[in-house]
Parts: sequence; structure tokens; C-alpha cells
Amino acid sequence: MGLFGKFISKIKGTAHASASDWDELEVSLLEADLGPRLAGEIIVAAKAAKADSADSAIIHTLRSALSHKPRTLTKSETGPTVVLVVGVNGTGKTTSAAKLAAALSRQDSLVLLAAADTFRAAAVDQLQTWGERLEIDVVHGAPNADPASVAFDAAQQALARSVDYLVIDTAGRLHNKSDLMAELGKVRRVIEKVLPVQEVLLVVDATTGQNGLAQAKVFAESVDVTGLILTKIDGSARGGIALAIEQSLDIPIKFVGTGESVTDFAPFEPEIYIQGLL
Ligand SMILES: Nc1nc2c(ncn2[C@@H]2O[C@H](COP(=O)(O)OP(=O)(O)O)[C@@H](O)[C@H]2O)c(=O)[nH]1
Ligand SMILES: [Mg+2]
Repeated sequence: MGLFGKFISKIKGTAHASASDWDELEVSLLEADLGPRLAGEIIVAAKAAKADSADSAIIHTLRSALSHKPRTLTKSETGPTVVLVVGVNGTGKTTSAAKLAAALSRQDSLVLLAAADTFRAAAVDQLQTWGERLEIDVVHGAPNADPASVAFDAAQQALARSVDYLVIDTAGRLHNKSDLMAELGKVRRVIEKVLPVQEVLLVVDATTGQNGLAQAKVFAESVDVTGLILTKIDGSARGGIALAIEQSLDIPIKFVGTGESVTDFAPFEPEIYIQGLL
């Protein structure tokens, strides 16, 4: 997206960037969803640096905002690795669960999907359609079944069938509804009667900007979020939200969604991302 390219060339060309140049940069950083804290830090670093080293000062500041936690999936040493996919409505949970399952399956892992979004019949159908297309089995329950019971059943099947991964799709929930957030805790506790949960991946839609950060904060307080899937970065010129979230919460982005098809999904590569911003 070349967020910094224009700015760097501007401060390189002049001995001193003017006050209005700095203001313009700050606005463009905020528009890119880097958030006020990181935007401020970048301005301070760029002002302190000589014009010819402004880009390395900016790169250094961007790098230091990133989490140092591992970005690969934590794998269970003993049995199936359980991945719970959570987030608000429409962020791309079901699509991302299917994409992740497909990616794991391509790496020769045996994968089971579970449709624990039982609020809407269409959500179960959607995951089943993906399952058929990808030739991955999908565990589901009766209409309006308790999501925890579907998750429990899925965990038992994962164990009995000795799969490598169980990827569980859940219903979208508003981060400000405490009963729905508590339900996620219940889903997790019930699964853990059968198998430990290695990963709770929060799906955040990059196009929602700072609201994505607000969602991530509340989810992280209610459930132990181990990583993020940042979706729709294809449709967003404001990809700075990735850095804002990592800086405020120290939760690593593990995967990014780059489109609607199953292969539009990749591990998050911070260096490539930073180069993209520059
Ligand atoms: N462009 C784009 N669209 C996506 C991406 N991920 C999901 N979507 C679309 O977003 C919409 C909602 O996705 P869905 O998985 O049903 O969201 P859920 O409600 O969180 O389960 C669908 O139309 C998806 O095709 C992505 O990375 N890029
Ligand atoms: Mg869904």
C-alpha cells in the first residue's frame, strides 16, 4: 500500500519537513489505522532521525510494535490439536476455519471440522458445503443444538478417529454481550473434558479498522486468545490495524485472509507486511 513511501521521499527531498508535512503524515498514519499510539511513536522517531535515515527509523519503530510470540500453530504433542475459531459476525470465521482446514490438509494432516455455530442453520450448511468441496468431514449437531454439546461431540470424534487437527467454527458474538462471551468459556471448558485446546484464534476483519482493535481487547479479556486471523486485507487500504492490535495486546497475527477463495489464506509474514507498508 506504500503508506510511507510518499512521506519518506518528501522528507528526503527537503532539509526539514514542515509542520504541515508532519501533520499530513500523522493524519495518513491514523487513516491507515495504525492507532494514535503507534502513529505518535513513528512521528517522534522520524523527527529524531536525519532525513537520510528516516526510513530505517520508521522500520525500526514498526518492527518494535510487533509481537515476538510464535506465529505458527501450537501443536499438541499427544493427540489431536484443537483450534477454536471465534469472533464477531461476518468477520470471516467460517471461511477462515475452512481455509485453515484446507491448508492443514494440504500439508498431509488429517483434519476434522466442527460446526458449533448452531444459531443459524445456514451457518451449518455453509461449513458443510466447504467440507464437501474440500473432502473434509464436518461434525454438526441437531438444529439449535447447544454449541458446547457439538464441540464436545467433535472432540470425542477427533480423539476416536486420531485426527491431527480439529478446527471448530463458532457463532459470531458481539464482544459487548457478556452472556455470549461467557458461552465461549463454556464451550472451551466442555472441549477440555476431552482434549486440551491449543489455539483460540480470533478472526478480525481488517476493514473494520479501530473497531477491530476494540473487539480484540474484549475477546482477549474473556477468552485466552492465542492468535489472530486478520481477514479481508485484500479489501483494505488500512492494513495498519495489524500493527495497532499487536502493539496493544501482544497477540500475534498467525494468518491473513486475502480473498474469498480457499487458497486466499497465508501465514502472516511481518517483514513482508512491513515492506508492503513502506
Ligand atoms: N475479500 C474477502 N472476503 C472474505 C475474506 N474472508 C471472508 N470473506 C467473506 O466475508 C463474508 C463473511 O464470511 P463468513 O466466513 O461467513 O463470516 P462469519 O460470519 O464470521 O462466519 C463472506 O462473504 C466471505 O466470503 C477475505 O479474506 N477477503
Ligand atoms: Mg460463520
